[in-house]
Amino acid sequence: MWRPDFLFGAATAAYQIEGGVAEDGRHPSIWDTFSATPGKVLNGDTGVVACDHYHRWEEDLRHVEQLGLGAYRLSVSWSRVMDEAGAPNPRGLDFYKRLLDRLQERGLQSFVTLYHWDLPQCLQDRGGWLNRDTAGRFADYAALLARELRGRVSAWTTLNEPWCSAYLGHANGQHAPGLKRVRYAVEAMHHLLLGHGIATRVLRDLDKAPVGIVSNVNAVQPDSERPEDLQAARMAFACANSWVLDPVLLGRYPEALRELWPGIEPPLRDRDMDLIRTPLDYLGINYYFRATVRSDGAHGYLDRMRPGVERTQMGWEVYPEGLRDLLLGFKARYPRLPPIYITENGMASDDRVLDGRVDDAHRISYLGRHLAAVDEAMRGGVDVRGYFFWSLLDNFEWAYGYERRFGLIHVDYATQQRTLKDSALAVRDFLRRRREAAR
Ligand code: IFM
Repeated sequence: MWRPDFLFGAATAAYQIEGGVAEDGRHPSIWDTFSATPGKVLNGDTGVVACDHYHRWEEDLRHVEQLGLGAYRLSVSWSRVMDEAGAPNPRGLDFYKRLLDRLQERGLQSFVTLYHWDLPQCLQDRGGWLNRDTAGRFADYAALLARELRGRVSAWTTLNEPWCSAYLGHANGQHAPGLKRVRYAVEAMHHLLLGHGIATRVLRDLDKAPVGIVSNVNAVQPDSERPEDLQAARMAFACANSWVLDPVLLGRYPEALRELWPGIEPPLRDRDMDLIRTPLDYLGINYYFRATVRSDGAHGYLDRMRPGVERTQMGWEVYPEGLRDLLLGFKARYPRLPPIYITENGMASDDRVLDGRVDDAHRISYLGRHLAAVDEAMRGGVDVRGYFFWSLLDNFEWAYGYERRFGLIHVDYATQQRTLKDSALAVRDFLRRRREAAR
C-alpha cells in the first residue's frame, strides 16, 4: 500500500543532540536552566554535550544517507539563531544553513521544526508561554527563519507536541519550565497555539514550503465498562488528543475539558480561533503508546498500569493497533484533515554494544508492527505521506536524561562513538529492498 513517493525519515531535536550550548553566541534556553536544577533530570544529566552533534553533524548526516532514508527531521534552537534582543545571530544561522545545504546536496528532504520545547530563557523571564506576547515573539522568530532558510527547507513545522510544552511544562512540572498548575497549562496551550497560527501565516507569506504542526497522540482505553470509567476515558482522550487537534482543525476547544477542569478557561480574544485554525498543509502525528484510565472518583481520571502487557524501557504499553485506530478516527472526526506524516514513532530500550553489535530485536519488531498499522490506516483511506523513526540517535530523553535509548544508532556518551543497532541495519535493508522493487 506504500505510495512510491512515501517518505521514510529519521527525526531528532536540537536540545536532545546538539550540545555546544555556549558556542557561537547561543544563549540559554529553559532546558539549560531546568536540567541544571538539581533533582529535575535523572542522574543530573544535561544537554551541555549531548551527542555533540553541533560538531559531528557531518558524520550524523552520513548515517542518514547510508541508511537510505529520504528525509531528516530536525529542530532549530531558537537561542542559537536569535540573540536576546531579538536580532539574528549569523553564526548560529550558519550552522543550520550548512546542514540544510548538505541535505539538499545529498537529495534528502528536510523537515524543520521551529519549536521543540527549548524556549529562550530570556523569554521565560518575561513570563514564557503564560505571556501572550511570546506568541508574537515566536512569529518574529518564524519570520527570521523563513527569510534566512527559505529555499533550503522541504517542510516547516511550527510546534512539536504542544501538549508536552503545555501540560508537562506547566501542569505537572516534569518538563521545563517546571510549573505545576493546570490553569497555567491551559493558558500556555492557548498562547502556543496562537503562536502556531500566526507563525503559519508568516511562514506561508515568506516561503513556498508546506507548513504543519506536530501533535503527540495516545490511544486511550477505559479500565472497565462502568459509566464513570467510560467518562474518564472520554476526558483523557480530550486531554491527550483533542486539546490540540480540535482547535487547530475545528477552531474550538473540546467541551470535555470544561468538565475535566471546571472553571478554567483559555485566555481567548476575538480573532484567536481564526488564527489557530489557519489551514495546514500537513499534520504531523507522533505516536508511542496506549493509556488505560479509570475514574478518580471525582470529575477526573487516573492512569492505571494494565498488568501483563508488553512495555518498553519507558514503561509505555506497546499497542500498534492504537495508531491505526487513531488515524481512522481522525479521518472520521475532522473534515479538514490534511495529509499526515507520522513524524515520530519508536521505542526506548536498554541497548548495549556487545562485540561491536547492538541486538535490539524488540525495536525491530515494534517498528514493523507500527508500520503495518500505518499500512492498515492507509488501506482504510487515511492519506499518510511519510514516516519518521524516533530517533536517528540515542539522545537526551528530557527528564530521563541519557538512560533511555530511542536511537536506531547507539551513542557511547563517553567516546561519542556511534554504532548502528540491528534495527538500523534492518531499516537499511528494508529501504534497499523497497528501492530495488521500485526499479
Ligand atoms: O524524545 C521525545 C521527543 O523529544 C518528543 N516526542 C517523544 C520522544 C520520546 O519521549
